[in-house]
Amino acid sequence: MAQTSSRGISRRGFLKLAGAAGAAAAVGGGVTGPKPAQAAGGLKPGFESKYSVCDMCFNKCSLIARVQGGVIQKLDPNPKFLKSRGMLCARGNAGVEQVYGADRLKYPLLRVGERGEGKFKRISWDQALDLMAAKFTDIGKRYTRCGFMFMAGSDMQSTFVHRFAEAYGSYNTLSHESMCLIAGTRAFLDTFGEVPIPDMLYTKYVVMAGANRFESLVTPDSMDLMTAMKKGAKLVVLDPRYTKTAAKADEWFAIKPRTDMAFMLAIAHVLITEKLYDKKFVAEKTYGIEQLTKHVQPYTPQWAAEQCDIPAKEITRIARELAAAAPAAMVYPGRRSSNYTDSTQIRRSYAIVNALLGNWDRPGGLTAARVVGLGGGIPFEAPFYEENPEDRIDAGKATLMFPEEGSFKLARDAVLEGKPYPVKGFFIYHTNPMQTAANRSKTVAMLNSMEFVVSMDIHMSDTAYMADLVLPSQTYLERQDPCSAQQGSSACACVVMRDPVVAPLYESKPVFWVMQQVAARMGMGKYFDFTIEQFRDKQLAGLAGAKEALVRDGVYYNPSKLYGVYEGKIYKTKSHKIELFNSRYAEMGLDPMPVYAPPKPGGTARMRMVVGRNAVITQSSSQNNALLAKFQPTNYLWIHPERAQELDVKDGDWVWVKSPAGKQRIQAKVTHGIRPDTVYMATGFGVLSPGLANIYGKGACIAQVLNDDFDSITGNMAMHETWVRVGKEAA
Ligand SMILES: Nc1nc2c(c(=O)[nH]1)N[C@H]1C(S)=C(S)[C@@H](COP(=O)(O)OP(=O)(O)OC[C@H]3O[C@@H](n4cnc5c(=O)[nH]c(N)nc54)[C@H](O)[C@@H]3O)O[C@H]1N2
Ligand SMILES: Nc1nc2c(c(=O)[nH]1)N[C@H]1C(S)=C(S)[C@@H](COP(=O)(O)OP(=O)(O)OC[C@H]3O[C@@H](n4cnc5c(=O)[nH]c(N)nc54)[C@H](O)[C@@H]3O)O[C@H]1N2
Ligand code: SF4
Ligand SMILES: [Mo]
Repeated sequence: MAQTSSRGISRRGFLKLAGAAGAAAAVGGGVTGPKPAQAAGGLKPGFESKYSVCDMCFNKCSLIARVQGGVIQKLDPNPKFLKSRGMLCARGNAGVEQVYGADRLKYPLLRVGERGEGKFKRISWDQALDLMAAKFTDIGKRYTRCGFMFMAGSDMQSTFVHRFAEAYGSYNTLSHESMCLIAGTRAFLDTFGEVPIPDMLYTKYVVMAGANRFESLVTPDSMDLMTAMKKGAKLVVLDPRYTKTAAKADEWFAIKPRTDMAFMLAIAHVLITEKLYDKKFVAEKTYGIEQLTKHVQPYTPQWAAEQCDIPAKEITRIARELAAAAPAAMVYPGRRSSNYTDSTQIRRSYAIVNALLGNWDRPGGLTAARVVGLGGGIPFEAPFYEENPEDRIDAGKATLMFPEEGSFKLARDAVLEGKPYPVKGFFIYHTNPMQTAANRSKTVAMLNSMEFVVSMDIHMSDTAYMADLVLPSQTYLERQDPCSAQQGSSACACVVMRDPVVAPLYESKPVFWVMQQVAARMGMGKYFDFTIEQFRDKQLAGLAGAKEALVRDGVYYNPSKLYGVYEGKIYKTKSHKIELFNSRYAEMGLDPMPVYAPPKPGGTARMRMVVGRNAVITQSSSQNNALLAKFQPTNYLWIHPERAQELDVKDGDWVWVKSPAGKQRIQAKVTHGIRPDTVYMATGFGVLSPGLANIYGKGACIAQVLNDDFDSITGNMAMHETWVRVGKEAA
């Protein structure tokens, strides 16, 4: 792959920073892997085809790698994998670059300068593993085992990081989920008793609020929505930005941010007062219609219009249209809910409208997740450590936190405070909180407060850059992974697994091996006394023919009934019904039904910053991929022309953007595609790490500007509670 001149410059800059020549070579520069022939004339006859599973995002689409001479030439979708509807998206295609990209981490690296100075030296794996074992032992002794925190991202091997944490004895484990979807999960769990899968393919009417399905791809929802629309389904999008989804929708309303609950309560008001809701369904399956009827009485469309900037007559019309299309109609549950301090209650209002439409467990509505039947692998008994503290460090700081996920935001605050107890070690795998957690300064401060930080990544992410020990991970195309269960709409519940399609490059290793080796050094070898093959066999033990299907087709289906699954069954809620009124919340002193509070004004000259995605970017992890960087080389601040004019800012001008959390400089994109009271910038730029040569020095870091509020019920990060000021940079 040709190196651009900017790439050359930043690499030289990096060499200078890194100091010692040995260290520089170890981080990135110089040696690159073999090159796919793709660029040089396409696939030649005689290639091998191997199944794998895409890991460019959490969707885990099954794929076929075309391999020649031990080099991946091309990645294609697996036509037998129904969940992706025969698709491998732009990011999926660019997966080849994850393996062969010039910036891959190649060897274990030990920090030799100050944190953030970027000085590392190459060490051997033996040295790295010995050091880890010594630190786990030492920190465990001095601060208890809960003094070491673990965080693993969305990865088929993350289970082994959690296994190690449990065996070692720490309950301080985190995942990306408290920055992603836990408020939405909570809301639907506490309404329907489980998290639904939208039956997009057969739906006739979708209200999509705060989701961007044609850019933020979720399989099969993104493709099924397009198919459903071709068959006549109507899509109404509420988004303060003119996203690609808004562009393809039948109707787009640039809703005022943080007012979706007002919209939903008004929809419920119309459905109830005009008696348009599914009366039979509501009477039989739900709990609390009397309370809800009273509750939504003041929430008229006229009232909501004032709140959310959507005309009352449109709200009324949408409610009537939803009812006419029901039960094949839905308020799309959405995915990411790391938005507001009351995101759980906001998503509860979505769930309640769905319940009124009677769309649960029916074609075109919300369906129950199906049991795939995949086993948990090789069981183990976690030891008990008497001296450990009572609970997680973030325990009790949000009312209904998921104990296995915790809250990154609340855990970080607790580490910074050193209360209720000190946490001084951190193991981070396949996740990059330096870019994906709001308020980067606080993440830096937390890492600086630690005695030992390990980051395992495929390249020098900003998080790795701040670590003491950096471990080179095998990419998904080089490793063997456990099986993973996937769900999605009428595409059936299925299982996928991953075997290496090429031999691993450099000294990269799987995290399973790392955990196994460290465990062995610490006398905990019995917890990892198996191979991945054996682990998978155990997972698949209850699924006759699954292994053969996986080898033959790259996917195993466990067909099961899709609709009417709940006939004769109770809902997994306190009342055993769908809870319009949540009695558990009432007992806990929480609002049993969503109560609307208008957004607090931001003050003069302030705009609300919102986050979002586009189709070629995955959170913070694909920006540096050379094949994708071409399409999104940097980020811009989206700002409405009215506001730009007030600030004398023209398209392309440099501006500063400032919040209580921090300040960045960025170029403006002046566009009618955003409300005048809102600004937006893409995630994952303004990196600190020069090891990301394709993007180093480009764009600005949104994590540096986002305030770190949180949803009070779950501890979900609330990123949209950020008011910023913007000004033109002095020339
Ligand atoms: N290409 C691509 N696909 C992805 C991902 C990716 O990074 N790249 N990530 C995957 C992951 S992990 C997730 S969680 C999903 C996320 O996918 P989604 O759940 O669709 O979330 P976002 O893409 O963040 O879209 C949120 C939208 O809400 C808008 N918004 C902001 N504030 C408000 C508000 O108050 N009200 C309303 N109505 N709208 C508002 C934003 O402008 C933004 O367009 O995407 C998944 N798919
Ligand atoms: N500003 C902002 N913040 C956000 C979001 C947003 O839209 N904007 N979205 C939120 C959401 S929905 C989510 S899900 C989270 C996601 O946040 P993260 O979990 O941090 O996900 P990524 O940003 O994709 O970072 C993944 C990291 O893993 C590395 N990696 C990739 N492949 C491998 C591998 O095979 N092995 C190892 N060891 N490492 C690998 C990548 O290089 C990268 O450093 O972010 C949340 N935070
Ligand atoms: S949606 Fe795209 S990036 Fe995500 S797993 Fe599928 S092909 Fe890969
Ligand atoms: Mo996410």
